[in-house]
Amino acid sequence: MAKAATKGTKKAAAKPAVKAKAAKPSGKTAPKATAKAAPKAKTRPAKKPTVKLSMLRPSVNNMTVRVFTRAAGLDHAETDAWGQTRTAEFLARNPAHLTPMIEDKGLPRGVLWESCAIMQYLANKHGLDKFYPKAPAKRAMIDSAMFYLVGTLYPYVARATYPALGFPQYAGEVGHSDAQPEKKSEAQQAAAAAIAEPLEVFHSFFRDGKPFIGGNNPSIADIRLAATLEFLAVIDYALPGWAKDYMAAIEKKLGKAYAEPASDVRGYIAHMKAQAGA
Ligand SMILES: N[C@@H](CCC(=O)N[C@@H](CS)C(=O)NCC(=O)O)C(=O)O
Repeated sequence: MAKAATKGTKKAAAKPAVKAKAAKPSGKTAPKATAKAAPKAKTRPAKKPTVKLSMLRPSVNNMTVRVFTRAAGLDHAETDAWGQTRTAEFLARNPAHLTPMIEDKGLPRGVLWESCAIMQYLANKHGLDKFYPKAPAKRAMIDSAMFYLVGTLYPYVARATYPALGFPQYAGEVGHSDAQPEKKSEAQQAAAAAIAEPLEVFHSFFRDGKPFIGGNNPSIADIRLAATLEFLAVIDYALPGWAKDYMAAIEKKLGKAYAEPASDVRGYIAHMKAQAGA
């Protein structure tokens, strides 16, 4: 797998501000050395806590949250969970063994998984309305786009790409069974063919002539969609022109926040394709 280093933006914890003590007047005239006005105690803006994220670099579900934390300017500390998700220690905290997963003391069980739920939580907690609008109708469209992605588009993308990515498929999938290779290939191709319809729905319905689902700025639904589409490169899926432009527009708008996590996914895909071609 690709081994691009993660640049966490962990910063040193802010030191508690020291309260300036007013010196008691000891005499009539203050000695010269102490005549200087005490420096005003600076009021520091409340520091947002670091987002502790367990993640897998080649995964677009993880890329989604990694892009979001960077784009939103949230301090984040990433732990690579490769090979760790089924350990007793991880399962004790997260019985679903899924990443991305954040840890946060404010959560009833201390952890939260599911990429969309994580972005919604962090956006709510930090008032990031730009990515997740507060107005109920606007928010409903973002939610609808994300649920539609996770429930309809993503399963097609997984069936079409996981075999080429070397990821295990889900129980009950042909790709997971001991069916003949031709049957597996048929199922994979059928899934790839099914992607076009929901993809078009994101364009014609959710974007509806706007640059992004979120309007002029990428929302959490846009981050989720663009990251998902990254996987299609592994099967050389012919993305429609609008989707290529859309992905380029998100990357341009979010810059390094998008490009850095995307390079891990792209590096992994390049590695898998090179292996398949070797
Ligand atoms: N719907 C979930 C999917 C999460 C998921 O499938 N995570 C995979 C990586 S892509 C994982 O952590 N697998 C490790 C395991 O199952 O042990 C999301 O959007 O976060």
